Amino acid sequence: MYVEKLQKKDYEELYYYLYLTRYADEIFCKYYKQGKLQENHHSSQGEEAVAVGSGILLRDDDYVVPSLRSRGHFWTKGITVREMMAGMYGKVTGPAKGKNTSHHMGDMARGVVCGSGIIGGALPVAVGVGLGIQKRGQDSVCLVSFGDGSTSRGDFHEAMNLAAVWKLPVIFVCENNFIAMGNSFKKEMAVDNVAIRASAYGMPGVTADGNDVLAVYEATAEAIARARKGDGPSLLEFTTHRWSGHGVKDPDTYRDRDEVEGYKKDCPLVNFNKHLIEKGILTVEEIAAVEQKVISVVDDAIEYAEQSELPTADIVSTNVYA
Ligand SMILES: Cc1ncc(C[n+]2csc(CCOP(=O)(O)OP(=O)(O)O)c2C)c(N)n1
Repeated sequence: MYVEKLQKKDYEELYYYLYLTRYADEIFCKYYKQGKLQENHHSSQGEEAVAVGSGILLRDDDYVVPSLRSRGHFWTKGITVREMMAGMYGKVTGPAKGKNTSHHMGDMARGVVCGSGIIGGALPVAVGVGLGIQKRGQDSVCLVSFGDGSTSRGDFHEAMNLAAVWKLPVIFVCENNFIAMGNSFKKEMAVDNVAIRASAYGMPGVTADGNDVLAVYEATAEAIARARKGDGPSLLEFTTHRWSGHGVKDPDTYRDRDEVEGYKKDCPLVNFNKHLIEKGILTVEEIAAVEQKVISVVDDAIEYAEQSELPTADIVSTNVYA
């Protein structure tokens, strides 16, 4: 069990990133509604454990291709809260210098590969990254994140097949929240789960509780170990819940309110908090200190973003191909 090797500082780090993802997300939602942010945010509330529990395992020389909802993958790969916040504000200090927001940001120096606005489009990109790693003879991995809705597109199937045939070090992480925009899982596919699709391509397919950060950690650690050894890709399906509409602009009128409220009993943050205290890993005071640290980091990032400038017209043609 990989989880058994976790030290107190690792638990603190996991809690830090979970709390950061939640707290920053609450700010993003609130500020977007107040008209402060440029980006229609896609909330990851309720789904934080997937990106945090998987992203935390990546080394500096690994790669991640985040999805629209896997905000935790940016933090765990070293993207700062200041950078992210400036991107959300559309400021020149943001990752795309204010010409795009932080949604699809990439930074190859830190192994963050630009995601794609095309659902499923990131998967073939991850296969290309995996091929590059293999050609260079490295033991790095590329983790790609996507929703259940992406797994019925051709990109998913072609990417899975090629990665398996060439035994590429790609970890396919499906954040299964059982909904794609307003379409429920049952309307998307006739199979019972996403992991079963792995069998068509000859790679392991695992389903684990995506609301439990330690379950995500364990399944991902195993898949990464396999990929580093040259044994090829895995498909990991982490089941979770989307607590709000697709994006902040979506009033989510198509779902039953009681059902959505019911999801909150599986809150990954509250459950992990309880686990830490019950097992005597962290005290209430230590947890409060982590939360306070997050709040100061986010406050600092807000100030940084607000004081930063908007881009000026003269930079329109810099850092673009045409
Ligand atoms: C090819 C394509 N079709 C449609 C869209 C519009 N779109 C954006 S997100 C989304 C739903 C994605 O669902 P899923 O992959 O399950 O991710 P989730 O939003 O649930 O995290 C859709 C249909 C798109 N971006 N690309």
